[in-house]
Amino acid sequence: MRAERNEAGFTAAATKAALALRAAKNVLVVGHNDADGLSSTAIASISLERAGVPHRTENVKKLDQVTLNQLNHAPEDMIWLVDLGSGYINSITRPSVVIADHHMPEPNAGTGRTLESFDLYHINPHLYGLNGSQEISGAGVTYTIAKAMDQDNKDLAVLAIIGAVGDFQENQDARLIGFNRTILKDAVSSGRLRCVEDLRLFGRCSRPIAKMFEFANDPVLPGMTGDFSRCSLMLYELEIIPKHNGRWRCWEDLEPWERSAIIGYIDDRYSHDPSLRDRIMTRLVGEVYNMVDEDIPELGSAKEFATLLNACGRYGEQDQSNFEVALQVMKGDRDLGLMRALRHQANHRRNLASGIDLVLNDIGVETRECYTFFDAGSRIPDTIVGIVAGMVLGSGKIPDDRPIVAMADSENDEVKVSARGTKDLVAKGLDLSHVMRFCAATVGGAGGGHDIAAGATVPAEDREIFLDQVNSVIKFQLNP
Ligand SMILES: [Mn+2]
Repeated sequence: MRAERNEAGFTAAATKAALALRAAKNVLVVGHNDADGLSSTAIASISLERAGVPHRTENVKKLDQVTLNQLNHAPEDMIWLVDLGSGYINSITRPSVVIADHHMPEPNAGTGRTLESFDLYHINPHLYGLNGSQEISGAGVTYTIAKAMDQDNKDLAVLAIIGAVGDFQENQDARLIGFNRTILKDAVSSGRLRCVEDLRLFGRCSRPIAKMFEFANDPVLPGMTGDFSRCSLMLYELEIIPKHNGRWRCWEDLEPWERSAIIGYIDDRYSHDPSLRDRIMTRLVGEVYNMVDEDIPELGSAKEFATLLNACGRYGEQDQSNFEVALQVMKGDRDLGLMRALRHQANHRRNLASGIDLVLNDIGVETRECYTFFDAGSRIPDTIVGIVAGMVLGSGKIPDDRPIVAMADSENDEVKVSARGTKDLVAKGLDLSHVMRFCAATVGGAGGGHDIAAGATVPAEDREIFLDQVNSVIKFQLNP
């Protein structure tokens, strides 16, 4: 699907949806369960609250048949789908639905079904020539509607940035681009976010400095990533004190001279190989988005906030109240809600670490013609197998000249498939969203996502047929 870029058309469509939502008697908000989906849900909920529209919220991993049935028969006056829905338009049979999504719409889902008589508002940047995978997230689309409901909702822009960063939209360019910059302006002018050039590593606000470098994976720092004592040695050489008053200092605690000393040290360390140095430095330093007046280190930047939300979302399946916890934190809870969220995160980290270890040291990966493969069976939960796959691909321990495809057992004799690529592969034509959607469809499953990261659910008995398809489609995309 290709449309002329039309930002005004996109905003106008969002405004129509906003009017319909304001006029609704009550609303059911259904959102995706990742950081972007949870941010979207919070934006929707807060803006309805402010407009005095009664509503309830739900978060789901995907729109399966059961969920679709529920929402088709929900008693609410209006349904608001956030960060999902565009792939399921033809399964929505009830009127009065707003879809605020940024995933690639299902083919023929254009304006044909956006009939106002049917009361279905399909707000998706792809329909207006905006790049939904890079320049606006589900939370960004939801925010555009919220802002049209009331200009005072501009303070919610910060949540839209958290959603965008949660979906890695700043990743390719080491900064947000396109429509996200408009949203970023709102977030900064509302005083809730500060945008600065700085180190982009995860943990700037929450990890001891040497730990942060030990876990550096974008960029990987050869000789330092994975080697805690080497990272500590750097601080020793630079005479930077890692601990102060019995507390480990993090990057944000450092004096400006200490920060530039470290950046200079790394620049110097790779100077023998100028192309490596360039690759490292353009990823190491970039734009970062710090929360203003946030005392909790784990909420200090958009990236860290999003990571906390993700951890809550991953465990929402087992306990719906985990979604509630995430929403409470976004609505300002810094007390019990936050404590529960932090507990999930600690848990989540342990699960990820043992997942990666399991794949690399026990299950093992298999290099196939056009992709790397592992099947985690029931040893890694299907909710985190995608993240684990991404981290395995980024670990430098497997070839990164082909995407990774991972499987884990799911319910109902199905397997969950997760595929992850790299920016280089996407530049060469890889589109995993298409791979997953098309190949899943050939075995009666469902799939989709983004060019660089996508997933599918397929019948377990058809896994080999499915994988054969995956191989040929990737081959075709990379060598048309
Ligand atoms: Mn999203």
